[in-house]
Amino acid sequence: MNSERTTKVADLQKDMKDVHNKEACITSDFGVKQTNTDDWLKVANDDKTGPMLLEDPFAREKIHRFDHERIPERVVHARGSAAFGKFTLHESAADVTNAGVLTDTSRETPVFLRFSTVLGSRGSADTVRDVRGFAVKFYTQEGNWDIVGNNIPVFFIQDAMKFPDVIHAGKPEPHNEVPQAQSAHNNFWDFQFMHPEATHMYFWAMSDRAIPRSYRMMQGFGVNTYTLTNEKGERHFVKFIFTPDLGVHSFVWDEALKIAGQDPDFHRKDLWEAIENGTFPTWKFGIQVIPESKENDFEFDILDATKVWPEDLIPIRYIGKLELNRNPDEFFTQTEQVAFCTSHVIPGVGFSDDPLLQGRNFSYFDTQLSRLGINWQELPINKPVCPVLNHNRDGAMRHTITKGTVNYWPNRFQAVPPATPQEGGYADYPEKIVGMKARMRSKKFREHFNQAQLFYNSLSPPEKTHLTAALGFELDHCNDPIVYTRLCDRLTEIDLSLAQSVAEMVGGEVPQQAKRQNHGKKAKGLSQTDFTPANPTIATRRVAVIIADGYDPVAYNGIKAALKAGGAFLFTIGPRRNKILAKGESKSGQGVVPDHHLEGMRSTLFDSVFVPGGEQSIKTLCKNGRAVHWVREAFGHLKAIGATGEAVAFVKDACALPGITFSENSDVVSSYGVVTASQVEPRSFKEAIQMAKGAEDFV
Ligand code: HDE
Repeated sequence: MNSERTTKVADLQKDMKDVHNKEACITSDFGVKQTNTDDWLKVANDDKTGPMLLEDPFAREKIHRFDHERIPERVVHARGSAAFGKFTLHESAADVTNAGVLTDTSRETPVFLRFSTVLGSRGSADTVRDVRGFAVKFYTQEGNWDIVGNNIPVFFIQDAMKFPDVIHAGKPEPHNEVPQAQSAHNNFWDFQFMHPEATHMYFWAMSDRAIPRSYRMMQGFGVNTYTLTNEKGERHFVKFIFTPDLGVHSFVWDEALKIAGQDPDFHRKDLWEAIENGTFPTWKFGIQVIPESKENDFEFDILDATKVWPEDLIPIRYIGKLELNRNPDEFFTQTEQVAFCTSHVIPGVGFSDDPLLQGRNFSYFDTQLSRLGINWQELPINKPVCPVLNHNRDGAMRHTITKGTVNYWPNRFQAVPPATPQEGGYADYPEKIVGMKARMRSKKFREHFNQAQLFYNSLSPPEKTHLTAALGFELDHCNDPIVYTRLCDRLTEIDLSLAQSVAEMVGGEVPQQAKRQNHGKKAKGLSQTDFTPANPTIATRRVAVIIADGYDPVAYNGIKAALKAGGAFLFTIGPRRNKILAKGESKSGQGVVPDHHLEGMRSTLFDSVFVPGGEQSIKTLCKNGRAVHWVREAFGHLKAIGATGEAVAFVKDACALPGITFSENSDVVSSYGVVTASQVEPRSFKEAIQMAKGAEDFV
C-alpha cells in the first residue's frame, strides 16, 4: 500500500484498526475472546448434530451484524472508486479570491477524489457509456471544500426541479428494471426529445468522452457557475476545470462493451494499479473567470449549466496541480461513506444563481440522511482537518462526546465571538436582488442548439464517426418508433447529414431538410484531440507481449527493457501460464513464466500488443485461433501493434482485412498503427503507443 501522508491521512490513523495483527485474538464486538468461530452452540455429540441454541451470543451477534451490513447505495453515482492525494498551487489567484487554498502557493492541501458512473447500481460495470463523476473533497485549513463535478462540462437540465425526471428516465425502466447502467432505452431517449435543453449534453454523452479509457485520462469540470470573492470584496463568476497530464483518451465502443463483461472492474483496477505502482495520476487545475460587470456580455447565460464557456472567449487559467498518490485503506468507510456536498464552500468561494446549483445545494445534504444518517459529518472520511466547534448535538449514532454544561450560543463560558471576515469568517456576498417571484427561466436559457452544433462541429472526423455510431446504437435499442423517429428529426436542428446517417441506421423516415442551418463555428477544448500532451508518454500503458516456445529472446528482452524504461506496464501472454522457453533454450532453462495465458485475458484489456519473432513460436501462434484473434481484434480497436522478424508476416495476415494493404515488398510496415521491423526497433512502436491510437484513419 502506498503511504503518502497528508494531514488528512494522519488524521484518519486515529480511527484505524489493523487486522493484520499477529498478536490479536478474535473477540466479540464487546471484546470477549472467543474459543470457536465456526460452530453455532448446539445440542450435539459425535453421533448426532442436534438443534442449535438461540442462546449463543457470538453466533447471533455475527449474523445480526452481517444482516445489516448494507446501506442504501447512492441514488445516482452509486458505483465509484476513489483515492487520496494532494492539491498544490503554483500561481496565486489573489486577484479574484481570498480563499487560502487558491492564494497560498506554499500550501499542500489534502484531497479525496471519488470517480463514478451515474446510472448503474453499485455492482454494475465500469466501462458502460455514461457520464463520469469527478468529486473532489479538499480538506483545507479553513474547512472542507467540495467540487462535485463530472467529466463532461455541461448537464442535461437547467433547473434542479427536473433532476428526478432526468434520472428516472435514465435509470432502468420501472416496470421490469431493465436495462442496467444503460442509456440505450425508450425512456431515456423519450426524455431527451421532450427536453430540447438536453441536446447539448447528449451530444457529449454520445461522444467518446462517455467511454473514457481511464479515470486518469479524463477531464473534471465543476459544471456549475460558482463565484470567487477577493480581499477587496469584488466578485467574479468562475468555472473549475481539471485537465489530466496524460491527455484525454477513450475506448472505442466495441472495446468498452466487451470489457464490461471481461473485466467489470477495469477502471477501478486501473486507478488502483497506477497508484500502487507509484505512477501517480495528475491534473492541471484551472479556473475560467468572468468579472461581475461582464455577466451579461455573452449570447448565452453564464448561469446556464447546459452551456460551456468557450475557451476562445474565456481562457482557462491553469493555477494548480492535483495529484492522487494513495489508495484508500477500506472501501466502505472511505469510498462508500464519503459524502460530498456542493454547499461545502470556504471563505473566498461562493455560489451563483445558477438554478441547477441552487437545487444541488439542498439535495446533497438531504440525501446523506438516508444513506448515512444525521451524524454523517462525524464519519472519519468526512471530518475536516481544522477545528470544529458548534452546538449541533445528538441524533442517531452520535460519536463525538462533547464535554461541558452548555449546548447553546452565546453562553457564559465561551468568550470568543464569531469570527469576522478579516479573522477568517465566511463572508456572505451582499448581493442586491430585485425581481418578481416566478416559476420561469430568463430569456437566454431558451436557446438550446447553438452549442450542441458548436460541439459537433469541433469534433475530429473519427470522433464524429463514433458519435454517429453511438446514436445509432442507442436508438437501435429503442423499440418504440415514436422515440427514434422524433429524435432523428430533432437531429436536423444540429446537422442534417448526421440526422440522415442515424435515421438510415435506426429506421423510420430519413429527414430531407435541415430545420436549422449549421452556423459552422468551432471552438477549442471540445475535441479530445486538443489534449494531446506536449510530451506524450507511454507511462502506465498496458502492453501485451505474446510469445510461445521458441520466441526470439533478443526481441523479447529488447522490448521489455524499452517499455520498462518508458514506464509502460508489460504483460507477457503465452499459450499457457507455465514456463515458456526461448529459441535454443533447453527444458531446464529459465524461460519466462507468462503473466497470463491467451484464454485467460483478451486484447481488449491492453493498450497495445507486441509479438516478437522466433520461427517456432510463430508457427505455434499461427495455428492458435485465439492468438490470431488477439492481434486482429487489437487492430480493429485501433491499437498500436508491434512485431519483429517472423512475427511480421503473422501480424500482417492476422490484420488482413478487405481494403487493407501493407507494403508488399518489405518486412517493415509502419501504417495503420502497425509497426513492424525485422530487427528490434522499439522507437517507432513507442511512438505509436504514445499517440494512443492505431488505425484511426481506417475505422
Ligand atoms: Fe449530483 N447528486 N445532482 N450532479 N452528483 C448526487 O448526492 C443532484 C449534478 C454528482 O462521489 C447525490 O451524495 C441534483 C451535476 C457527482 O459521492 C444527489 C442535481 C453534477 C455525484 C445528487 C445533480 C453532479 C453526485 C447522490 C441537479 C456535475 C457523486 C449521492 C440539480 C457537476 C458524488 C450523493 C460522490 C451525487 C443530486 C446534478 C455530479 C442525490 C439534485 C450537474 C459526481 O444528492
